Amino acid sequence: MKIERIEVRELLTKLKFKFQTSFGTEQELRKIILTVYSEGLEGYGESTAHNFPGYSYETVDTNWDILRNDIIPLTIGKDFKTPAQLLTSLKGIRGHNMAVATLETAFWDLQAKAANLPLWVLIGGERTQHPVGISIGIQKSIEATIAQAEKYIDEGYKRLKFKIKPGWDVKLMRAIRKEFPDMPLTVDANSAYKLTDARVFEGLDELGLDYIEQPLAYDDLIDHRKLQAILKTPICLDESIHSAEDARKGLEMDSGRVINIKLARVRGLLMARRTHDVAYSFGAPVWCGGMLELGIGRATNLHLSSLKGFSLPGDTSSASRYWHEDIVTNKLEAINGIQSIPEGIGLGIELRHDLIESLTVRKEVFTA
Ligand code: OSB
Ligand code: MG
Repeated sequence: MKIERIEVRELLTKLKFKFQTSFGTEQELRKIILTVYSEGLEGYGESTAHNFPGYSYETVDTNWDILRNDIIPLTIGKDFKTPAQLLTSLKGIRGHNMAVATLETAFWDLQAKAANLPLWVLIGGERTQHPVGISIGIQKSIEATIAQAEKYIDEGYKRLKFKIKPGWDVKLMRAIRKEFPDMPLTVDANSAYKLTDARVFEGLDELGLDYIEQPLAYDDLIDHRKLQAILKTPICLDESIHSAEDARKGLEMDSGRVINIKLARVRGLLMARRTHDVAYSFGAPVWCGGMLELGIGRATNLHLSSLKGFSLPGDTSSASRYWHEDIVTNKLEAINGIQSIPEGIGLGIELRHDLIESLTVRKEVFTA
């Protein structure tokens, strides 16, 4: 399909709540969305880059620049038969996976629409309903955290993940486990610890957590291997996995036993599927991570989660947990902890154009 036109927008959005992790606090989120036009069809993509380079070196501004200066000039006016061909045209761009994924996912939507298929069918998915959990940020007190946990358990979420950081870890999680003895629980450190903090993880290891997510450095596999060797609890790798090759190396070395797949972190849906396939061949469970997405990104995550290896609850909780108003008309809501893929062709979403217009702070259009 020929890339005839691309429209890129930056939106200014505000989460319902402050989301605190070991690397900072977020509430006003700038978001890039993109529309690619071909043969009378439109494909939608959403960048998962955030304002500040705390999770990844990529930001809204780096995504904007790489899209307009590099990705779009290499693709506009070109004819691609498959997402793989599109990626080949971008192979000279080192890194910047989130920026690439913004266009790559939009191209998949376009292709699915041209094939008159739901996206999950085109990628080879096997189910349309997914159990989901929730990611709970760092709160003011242990009591406040327990109150949040109770609310989400009542709503039916299947697993609770708690953000931790040094000084907010073992004591918190002992209290949570005591309160909820049978609930599937996990923690996510977002790379806040060093191997010399092993005692913290020995403390957490006694609490029957499903996994400990990304305890050590964002680019590390070696120290994670050393930590995994002394823990019963599986380590789940997030920030450390940038490709299917990273997944292969991490699982081969036993640096972790579970992978959080965020499609944009690995360059898009094609590479996310490949990462999933590698994990599946190792018998390692994967789950779909989240980046506080709007409706385009949230829907894309739901399609990805249809692959057979996504055997653990993802972070794709209800859109209404995050936003007063979403940019799609679809209600991407978990019912009793189960999310459903939007029905329809492609991503199956419909944009709320007036709302998008009112949130837009910059816009650029590129034509062949
Ligand atoms: O590490 O999974 C993470 C949010 C922003 C950046 C990194 C992460 C997260 C989350 C929230 O945990 C996931 C979500 O609810 O979308
Ligand atoms: Mg994480």
